[in-house]
Amino acid sequence: MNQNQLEQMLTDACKKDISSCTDKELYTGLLSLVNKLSKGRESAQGKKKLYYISAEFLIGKLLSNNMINLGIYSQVKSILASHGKDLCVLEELEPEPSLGNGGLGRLAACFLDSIATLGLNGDGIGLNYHFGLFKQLFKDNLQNEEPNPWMENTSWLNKTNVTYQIPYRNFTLTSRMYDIEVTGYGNRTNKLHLFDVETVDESLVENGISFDKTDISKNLTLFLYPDDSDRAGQILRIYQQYFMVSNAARLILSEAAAKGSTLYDLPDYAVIQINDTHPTMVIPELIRLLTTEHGMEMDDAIQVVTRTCAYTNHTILAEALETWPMDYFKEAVPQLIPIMEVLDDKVRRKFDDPSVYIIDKGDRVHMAHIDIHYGFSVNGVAALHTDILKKNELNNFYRLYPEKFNNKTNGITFRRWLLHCNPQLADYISALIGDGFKKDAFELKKLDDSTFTANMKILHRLLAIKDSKKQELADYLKETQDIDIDPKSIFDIQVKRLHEYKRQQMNALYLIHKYLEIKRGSRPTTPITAIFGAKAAPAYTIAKDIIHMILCLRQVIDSDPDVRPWLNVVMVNNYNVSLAEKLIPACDISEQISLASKEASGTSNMKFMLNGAVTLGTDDGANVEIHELVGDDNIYIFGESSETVIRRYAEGSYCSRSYYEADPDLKEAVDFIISPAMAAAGSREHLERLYNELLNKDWFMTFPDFKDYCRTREQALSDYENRTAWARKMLINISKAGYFSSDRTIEEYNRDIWKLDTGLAP
Ligand code: 26V
Repeated sequence: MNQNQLEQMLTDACKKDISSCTDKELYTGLLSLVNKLSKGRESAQGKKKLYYISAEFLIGKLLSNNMINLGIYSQVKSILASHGKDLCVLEELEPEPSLGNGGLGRLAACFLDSIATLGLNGDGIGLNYHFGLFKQLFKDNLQNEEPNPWMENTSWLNKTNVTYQIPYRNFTLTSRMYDIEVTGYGNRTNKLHLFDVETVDESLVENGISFDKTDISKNLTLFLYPDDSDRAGQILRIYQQYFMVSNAARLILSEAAAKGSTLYDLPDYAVIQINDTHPTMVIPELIRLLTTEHGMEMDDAIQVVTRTCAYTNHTILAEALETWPMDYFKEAVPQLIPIMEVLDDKVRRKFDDPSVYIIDKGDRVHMAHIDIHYGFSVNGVAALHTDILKKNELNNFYRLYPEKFNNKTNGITFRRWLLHCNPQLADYISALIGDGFKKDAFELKKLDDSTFTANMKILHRLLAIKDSKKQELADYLKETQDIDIDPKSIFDIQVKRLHEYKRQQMNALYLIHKYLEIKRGSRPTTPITAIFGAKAAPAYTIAKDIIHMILCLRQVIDSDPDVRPWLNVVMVNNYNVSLAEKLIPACDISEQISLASKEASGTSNMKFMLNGAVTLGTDDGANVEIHELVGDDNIYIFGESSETVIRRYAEGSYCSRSYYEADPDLKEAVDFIISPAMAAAGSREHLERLYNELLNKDWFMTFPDFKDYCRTREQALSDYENRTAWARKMLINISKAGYFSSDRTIEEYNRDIWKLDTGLAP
């Protein structure tokens, strides 16, 4: 399509001349144009189809990404510019759908992009949360939560005619399917199916994000993961999950049947990827539908379903592995109980090991156990994570089904995380090695060649691009959040969900230590800006206390003229995908400091390296693979190994207080949490609770790693001063990032698990 045709289409979509449109009119015009072009590309449905079921799809804003994938981004940008309009301004008008918590949901979105890009026949299935994840506001240095509405009259959602009757114990809900077009890069378009109930009532929400948790027909799809700290919240999750999977099961069976499946051959028509345990009920629900509505014998149905479903595990944290009391199912979805009992009974007959039973002696249902017994594949999301699953957490299952276990190291879509968020870097890479890396990310390897790594001009250019992204971030934070940061300082960034195992508290302890050092006169060569971005689950008390500590520390440092020019601590408000797209390209040091063995993979680590940040991290999750790829000289690794940590937990011998007493720097930093300066900035109650938690428990072992963390961070800061040596590290990181393209991950899923036809006509 040439530029004139495109301009005409945009004018038609806006229903008036581009120059006379308001920004909002242009945005909605562009949205409908992109929607139309995407639909025009919908592709052939092969015989077998993948259904990626997930409670989260953190898709982020779609306008620019879809335009990049459709190949019209630059044309549209220049058409707009010729009418005096700025695409960046329109981008800001798009609300971000926050249909996910963090890595797991963003991974699902990256996967959809790659599935479409690789021309695979596969759709996503999830829920249409009206308010998604909460919007975060800071008040009195505390996190407050507000609803986050994202659906507007013109949105990416396309209403379909598909509706089902979803039965619960006391009532039936009528569902409605909405579709979002998922454009692949220069290839086919797939769909993200989001199910909703028409009776949902947004006015139920009052006082931040509270609402009547018992009124299911009105609240079912209001929020992602509503607060599950009480029984009503937990049962609501069962209602949500069942709604998602019962709709999914019906859609999958009807699509297969329409293509000629007898349903006995369902595995030839469908493969279901169960993203973490939230969609696990799809297994008993499919078995139920096949036996009660399609006349299949129970054993046949179980066989068919087992050959169709595959499970991805995303965490080894015991507290995050879902188990639900049988009572909940009785209350919400009693129709599943006879099926789950049969599934459990078969396991008990076969294996004499209570640790692999589905229903335990306390009458709780272990969701992951259903997936492992009644799915054909179990995968972890990074090499270390899969190893730990096999050797430790799921060892009892691995011994039963070694053939089911496999690793699929996570990946990220380079369309969003390089081409879109850092076009300056992407263009420069193109100038150096050509455009091939956009389709085949492994071509980035070409950059690891002395022609480039020893070329001062190239290294300086790389630093100049980084500087320009730092300036852009500084301008953006000033404009949108009134945050001042010095673009000439070192940007050290930790952005991810707030969780004790990710150890934002250790980062903060270092910053306290640094603050006190600077106060004593030991100033860094280059000023440091430490940036945090994190939401804490509304009912996760300690996580909220950690946010409080960081915000109080920010205030203390901000009002200290001795230190503020040298150390700036910032916590951005409402960290989300759009902010990530601005923060990541501007980062110098990427903080990936989880307690070794606890972070299944991490994916921001990959985004940062791709954008030329150097990792400061533990040998955990995918950091291990980053470390192997870039080598010791291009990463900063510290801390105890996963083996040591696992052993420590097994021995139960960890005592945080002994570290506190043995290390004066650590003691000083921990004590500072409850210092008068901090208490003056915030609430003594919160700070004391955190202090006591660290001193008496420190379950995620920040203290043993503190010294090594400080030492390694100082090393990174001092190495930063040699600008060309640092730029070389940046370039090597970029050159090795190809492995972390989600295209590679999806090729592996398809090769080993899904086995879909490739090369369908685009
Ligand atoms: C869930 C929960 C829920 C209850 C309270 C505590 C808690 C802690 C962690 C989780 C994690 C849920 C699963 C998850 O999001 N896993 C993330 O998946 C990413 C994609 O595979 C991966 O990169 C991250 O390392 C992993 O944490």
